[in-house]
Amino acid sequence: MKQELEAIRAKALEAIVGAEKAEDLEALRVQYLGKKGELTAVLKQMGKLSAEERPVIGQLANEVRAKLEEGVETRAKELAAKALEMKLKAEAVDVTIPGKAVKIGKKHPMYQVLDEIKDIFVGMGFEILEDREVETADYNFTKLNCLEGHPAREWTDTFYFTEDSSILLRTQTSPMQIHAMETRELPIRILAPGRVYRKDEVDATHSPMFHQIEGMVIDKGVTMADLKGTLNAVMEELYGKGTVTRFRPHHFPFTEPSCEMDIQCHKCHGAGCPTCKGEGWIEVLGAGMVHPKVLEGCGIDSNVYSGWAFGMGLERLALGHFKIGDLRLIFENDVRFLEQF
Ligand code: 2U9
Repeated sequence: MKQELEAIRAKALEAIVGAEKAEDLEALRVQYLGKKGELTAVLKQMGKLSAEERPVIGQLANEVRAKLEEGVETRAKELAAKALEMKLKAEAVDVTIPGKAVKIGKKHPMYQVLDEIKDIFVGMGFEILEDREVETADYNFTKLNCLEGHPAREWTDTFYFTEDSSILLRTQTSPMQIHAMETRELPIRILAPGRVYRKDEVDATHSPMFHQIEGMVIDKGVTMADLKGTLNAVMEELYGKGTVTRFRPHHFPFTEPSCEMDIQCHKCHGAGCPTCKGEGWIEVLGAGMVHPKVLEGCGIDSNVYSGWAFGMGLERLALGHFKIGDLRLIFENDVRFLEQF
């Protein structure tokens, strides 16, 4: 029996030390130390021993049990430590690997210019309008004093939805201001930027869709001096202090009197250069005092109220800003172009 116990000790300890997995170790524990295990089986035969042998074998059996239990415990700790190490290795993050660069987009350069202009006008107390792009001929033309027969109303110039030329894609942002005059309390100070549509072939200076920015002030006692003062201040914000402007007489159906405004070329200061095409001046916008007929058409008493309005093309302004000569670059959305701004 002594040999049997020593054989079990040797065999079991070798197996326990060599166990590679926690499940294998548990199986060994059951195999040797369990209720139906090999050690228990030997101990069950103790009754057959003589009175002298029993305490000696009993003590040896206890020693073997203690040794095996200790072996299982030690190996269990080793396996747990090994498992933790493997887990940490597998889940390790290499913080030295270069990250994936995230490409962040940004606002289209022309809309950056628009934001700058909006900021200037908001700073002067103007409200920004947004409105429908599908309009009636009444709001797009008639209420703006462009009556039946006006060349702008031709089928060749305007995108109509209906045979009777009553519904169309707006050709100017002005109808927004008609809606505002009809629905808002006076006084009004508004900026109306947005897309407009005209039947133009695409070339370096034309596109069937482009953007306008219009602005308007209606109040008691508003004069042409307010128009000039405000627009001069806007140009100084946009092009720098000391920017020189000039106003030339012009004609628009919706304003009377009407004018166009030029700024003195900021490159050559009026001497003439490629930027101003030798003119010394750059045309920036059209403007005028809102026609009394337009005011009256919106239910505003033109004997009490007066107002001024202006309009400019955003694309043309952006071309000047970015010193580019072709309108198509603005619409193509070629990242190689857009990234430069
Ligand atoms: C209302 C009354 C008057 C807006 C105005 C202009 C002059 C003008 C053009 C500039 C280049 C259009 O983009 S463009 O082709 N616009 O010259 N626009 S006064 O006057 C208004 C607007 C609304 C009710």
